[in-house]
Amino acid sequence: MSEAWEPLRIEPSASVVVVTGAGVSAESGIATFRDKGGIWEQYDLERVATPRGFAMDPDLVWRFYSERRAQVLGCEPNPGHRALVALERYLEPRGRFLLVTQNVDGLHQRAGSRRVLPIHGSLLRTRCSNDTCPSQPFDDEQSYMDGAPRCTTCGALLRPDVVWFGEYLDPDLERQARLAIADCDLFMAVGTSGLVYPVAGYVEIAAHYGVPRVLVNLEPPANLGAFTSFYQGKSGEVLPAILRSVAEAIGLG
Ligand code: BJW
Repeated sequence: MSEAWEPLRIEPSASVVVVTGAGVSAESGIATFRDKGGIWEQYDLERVATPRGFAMDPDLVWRFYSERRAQVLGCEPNPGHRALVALERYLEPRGRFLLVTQNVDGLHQRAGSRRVLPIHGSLLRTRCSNDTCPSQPFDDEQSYMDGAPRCTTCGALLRPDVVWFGEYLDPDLERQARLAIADCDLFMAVGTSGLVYPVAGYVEIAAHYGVPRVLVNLEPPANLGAFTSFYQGKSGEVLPAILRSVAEAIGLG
């Protein structure tokens, strides 16, 4: 395991998959879920992030997501997000890059990342809770502090377009992520506790194919043993350091 933040050597023709979690947005001022002071210390996840919680109290769920919407809209991407943009640009001409993010905050996209799979959905999108309704998910920055909104097409409750516990991830996004991991030269995970499946298991796919597996995290996560190197620290400091040769190669160093 690496203690120093040595730069990673990445060939311009390499195929790289990066999986990110809440830790990558921590330095933008967005609370993680399971750290001290994290979201699940303040809120009961069963009540705000499960279909059952939504059925029991949709107004509470909407207050929770409305507060987070307002917070995210006031935050900016940090150097960790930007280092991943540099990596994508470096690989664009000859290599391949895919960013699989569990984050629903949209900060990777706002930083300029293009090949992003938001595998747990988006905080800034709303959809109908009725699966048979023909309406489509839509971009939505509104707060609904006074109660859950209703669908103008079918009258059912609207809900945030995120993936709650007990719900399946979008099968098309899952397929794209798994195929890219099976076929990459380098797998990286950044700022994630390695507790939430199926994404926590993606490193095992990379391991199955003998792909090097780099972890950048503040604390050792649950699945530490599955990685081949560990850079312990804040992603906003570690990523710019380990990707500095990449940034230099594209004139951003
Ligand atoms: C820093 C840092 C800095 C801090 N720099 N690092 C297999 C085994 C067991 C259970 C299951 C299983 N398969 C499925 C399940 C059930 C369940 C699950 O995984 N449960 C476990 C918790 C036990 N999974 C699901 O239900 C998923 N659905 C599914 O699999 O469907 C099929 C199925 C269903 C039921 C049974 C079996 C199969 C859906 C999961 C959806 C997760 N949704 C949430 C909410 C999204 C919307 C919202 O934001 O409100 O997604 S929960 C929450 O956790 C959110 C996150 O994306 C996700 C992961 O959290 P993350 O990103 O890792 O954050 P933290 O806080 O946990 O960690 C932060 C890390 O960063 C820490 O390690 C810090 O050290 C570090 N850090 N600052 C770098 N500056």
